[in-house]
Amino acid sequence: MFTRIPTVLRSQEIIDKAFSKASKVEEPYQPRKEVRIRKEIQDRISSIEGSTVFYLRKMVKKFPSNDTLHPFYRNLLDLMFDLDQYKISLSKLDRTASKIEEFSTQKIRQLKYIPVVAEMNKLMREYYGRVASLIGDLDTDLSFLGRCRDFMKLVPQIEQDDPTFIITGMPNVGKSSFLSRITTATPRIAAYPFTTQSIYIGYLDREGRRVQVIDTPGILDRPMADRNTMELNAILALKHIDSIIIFLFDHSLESIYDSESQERLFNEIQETMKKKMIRVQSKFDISDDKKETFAISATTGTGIDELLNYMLELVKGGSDAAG
Ligand SMILES: Nc1nc2c(ncn2[C@@H]2O[C@H](COP(=O)(O)OP(=O)(O)OP(=O)(O)O)[C@@H](O)[C@H]2O)c(=O)[nH]1
Ligand SMILES: [Mg+2]
Repeated sequence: MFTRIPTVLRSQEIIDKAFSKASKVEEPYQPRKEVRIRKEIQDRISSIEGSTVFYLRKMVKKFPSNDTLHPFYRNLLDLMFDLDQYKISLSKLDRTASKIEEFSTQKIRQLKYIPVVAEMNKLMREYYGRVASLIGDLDTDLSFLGRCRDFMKLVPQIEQDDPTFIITGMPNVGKSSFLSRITTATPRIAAYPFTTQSIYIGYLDREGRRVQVIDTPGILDRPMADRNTMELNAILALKHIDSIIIFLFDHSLESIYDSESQERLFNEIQETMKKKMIRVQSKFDISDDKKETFAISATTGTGIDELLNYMLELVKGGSDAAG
C-alpha cells in the first residue's frame, strides 16, 4: 500500500518538470511561421497537460482511498493526521487534474482561431500562468500527502490476508521465546506508532498455508490505565486486525507477576480487543501444575505441537475459498 507510493513532489517541482519538458518541444518542419508557432504552442500545451495530469492522477491512484484503506491503517492515519483532510487533499488533486484538462482543451481550441504570432504567445503565457497557479494551489495538499505517506511507510506492514495470531501477556512471560520457537526466520521488526515499542512479526508455514504471528512487547502487556490517550488509541487500532489472541500466563516458580494481575490483564484485553483468546501457560518445564487449557515450554518444546495444531484448526475454515 503506502510502501509503493514514491516521494510526493511539491508544486514547484511538478511545474518545473512539466515546463522544462515542454520547452524541448519543437516544430522545425513547418515553412510558415504562423503555422509552425501555432503547432509548437499546441504541442507544448499538450505536453504540459500530459505530464501534470498524469502525475496528479497517478498520485490519486497510488494513495489508497478512504474506502479501500484498511481500518487498521485508517485508524492510525486518523490519529496522526486528519482523515477528512486526507480525503479533501486527494479529491483536490483529482479536481485540479480535471481543471487542467478542461483548460488545455479550451486553449488549444482558441489557438486555432488566432492569426497573429504575438497573440499566440500571449495565449501561451496565459496558459503557463494558469497551470502554475492551479498546481501552486495544491502545495499544502501535496506536502500533507507527502507527510501521510512518510508516516504510513513507518507503520508496521501487516498482511491482512494471512490468518493472524497476536501474542500477548505480561512482560517476561515468554512471548518472544514462543514466537521464535514456532516461526521460521528471524521476525520482522516494526516500530509501533505513538509508542516507544516495536512489534515483531513472524511467519510459519503449515500445510502450504502461511500464518502470521505478532509479538507485542510493551504494547499489550500492561493495564490500559497506564497509557496516555494517544498510546491507548494506537493500541486500540490493533483491534481492526482480524486475529486471534494468544495470552501467555507465567505460573512458573520464576514468575514476576502473580496470577491475579495476569488474570486482570487477560480480562482487560478481552474487553478492549473483543477477540477470541487462547489461554496458554508458558514455561511449563519449570511450573508445578497445569493451570490453563494449553501448557507449553518454549525451552523444551513440550505442548507446542498440540497448541499449534489447535491454532491451525481454528483458522482452517477461513481460507476454504482460497483452497
Ligand atoms: N524455563 C523456561 N524459561 C523460559 C521459557 N520461555 C521463556 N523463558 C525465559 O523467560 C525469560 C523471558 O522470556 P522472553 O521470551 O524474553 O519473554 P517475553 O514475554 O518476550 O518478555 P518481554 O518481551 O520482556 O515482555 C527469558 O529468560 C527466557 O529464557 C520456557 O519455556 N521455559
Ligand atoms: Mg519479548
